[in-house]
Amino acid sequence: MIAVAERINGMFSDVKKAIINHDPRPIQELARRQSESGASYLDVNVGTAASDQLSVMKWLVEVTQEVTDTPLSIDSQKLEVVKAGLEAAKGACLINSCKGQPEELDKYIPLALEKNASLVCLTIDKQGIPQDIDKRVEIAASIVAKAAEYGLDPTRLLIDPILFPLNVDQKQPALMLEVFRQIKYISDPPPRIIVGLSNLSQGTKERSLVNRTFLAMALAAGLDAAVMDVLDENLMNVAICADMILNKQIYSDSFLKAARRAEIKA
Ligand code: THG
Repeated sequence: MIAVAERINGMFSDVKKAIINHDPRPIQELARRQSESGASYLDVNVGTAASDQLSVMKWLVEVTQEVTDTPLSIDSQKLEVVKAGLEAAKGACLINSCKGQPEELDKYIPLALEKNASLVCLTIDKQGIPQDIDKRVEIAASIVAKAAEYGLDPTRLLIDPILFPLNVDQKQPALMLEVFRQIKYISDPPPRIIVGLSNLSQGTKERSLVNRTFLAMALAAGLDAAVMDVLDENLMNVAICADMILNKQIYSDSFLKAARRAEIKA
């Protein structure tokens, strides 16, 4: 699976503090550790700490790239902040993310094509985040159609059907599994599917257990990628083992070690 490492996010107090103090070391330590843990991408999100989000995004991208070549996921709801991140980035990025309505897609898809980036699109439209399955799949289909118009390869399109905390609505996670299955039927090849895994366990005890149990179920239902805590070794082991059980990695007695050497990049 594609593991997008979540920790370089101003929502976390240590990162927020580093941003305020303009201290690159905690950011670079997280960049190194997350890369060594097998991250496919490092998510970079300025959070709410920054007064000037553009320059903080640029700084986070620069200090991260000083210590690792792991590709970056530029995470912001603001187009200008995303652009600042892409400008500073050396390699091909993941753009995280774009809302699913046509006006937004018309801005972000050409940007992804221009920057050779992959693009995360949320199943949000003018009415907001739909609660039911059908509407989420319908928005996903309209995103896939728009991407096809522009000639964006479906494998570079990641649909995020938006995972809510378990304790907000306990019916949602099982519905999400159904959404994953249905999104796979939209096109051939299908778009990829991504979620913010830690959203699920926010405000709960046993966060790691909740995250890894859902991850195994979600991968079986067609999930391809997650913004997740790659520093949680138990969680990463589930990611590797689920890929092996789903026949995406060949079995050997040392499959865990083999996958860690290959850094579970796909
Ligand atoms: N989809 C996509 N991108 C995303 C999300 C998503 N990016 C941001 C977020 N959601 C994924 N990243 C996180 C990062 C942290 C947490 C959850 C998701 C988290 N933080 C602790 C908390 O809230 O309890 C903060 C702990 C602290 O303050 O130190 O759980 O859905 N495409």
